[in-house]
Amino acid sequence: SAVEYGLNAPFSVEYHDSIPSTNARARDLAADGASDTVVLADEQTGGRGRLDREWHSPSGGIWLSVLFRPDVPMAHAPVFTLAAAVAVTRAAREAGVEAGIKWPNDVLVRHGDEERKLVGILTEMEGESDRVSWVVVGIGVNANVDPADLPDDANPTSLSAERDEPVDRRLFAQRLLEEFDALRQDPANVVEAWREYATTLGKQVRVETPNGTIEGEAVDVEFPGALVIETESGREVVSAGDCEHLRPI
Ligand code: BTX
Repeated sequence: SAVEYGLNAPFSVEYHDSIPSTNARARDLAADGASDTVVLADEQTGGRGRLDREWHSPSGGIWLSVLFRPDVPMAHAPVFTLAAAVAVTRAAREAGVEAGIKWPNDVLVRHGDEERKLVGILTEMEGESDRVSWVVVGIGVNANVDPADLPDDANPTSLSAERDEPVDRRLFAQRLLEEFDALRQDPANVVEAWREYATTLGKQVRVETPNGTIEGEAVDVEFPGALVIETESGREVVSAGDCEHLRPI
């Protein structure tokens, strides 16, 4: 079913009823020289998460990718993942859903001891001599989706399940993109905004990285997005890209 998005966004918007992956489409647009474009779909048939994992994207969600060309060093690009998490958390709270952010890229809703996954974010980029040439920030929001239609190993939830009624996807996407647009232009302030919604800080965590497991208390996040962990042998700083898995302990 075609959705009349009619978005008034600070980006040009390309809408698809169904597409393999909005990130893949946005990467193709980047290769053609495009910028400041949002690819949005009602359904994805080949949605991807990090480390090539599958992202289930049934009709009713908000599956979108923002393509832009920030003038920053490659090393700063992870800040845009945090910016997306803040933007979507704010939009969710405005819609009445008390979302929080689990470092690095999960937006969750807490139910007692349990955290349920509402959103996934996947940032991809390309650079030239250490400067970013383009960034694609993919944001998958389980909007009007039945969590029973999502893989239950991830403990999924959706906006409609949390609210007991559907959200207006046009308004939600609009708010999300407005917030993201403001944050992407102000990277220095993203980390501070992020801390406001962080569920990870102050907790004992175990992070799997390519260089082994790090255990300790998550004490802070540093620009552009690394987690600072106080371990028995001192402070360790884990970059978002090196996190294969984070588990509370
Ligand atoms: P991730 O690697 O952190 O999480 C992927 C894992 O999440 C999967 O292995 C599965 O267990 C679980 N999962 C899959 N689908 C869902 C879902 N709908 N809700 C909750 N849990 C799920 C997160 O990767 C990054 C996802 C980005 C998705 C966006 S959608 C628009 C854009 N296009 C695209 O192909 N990807 C991005």
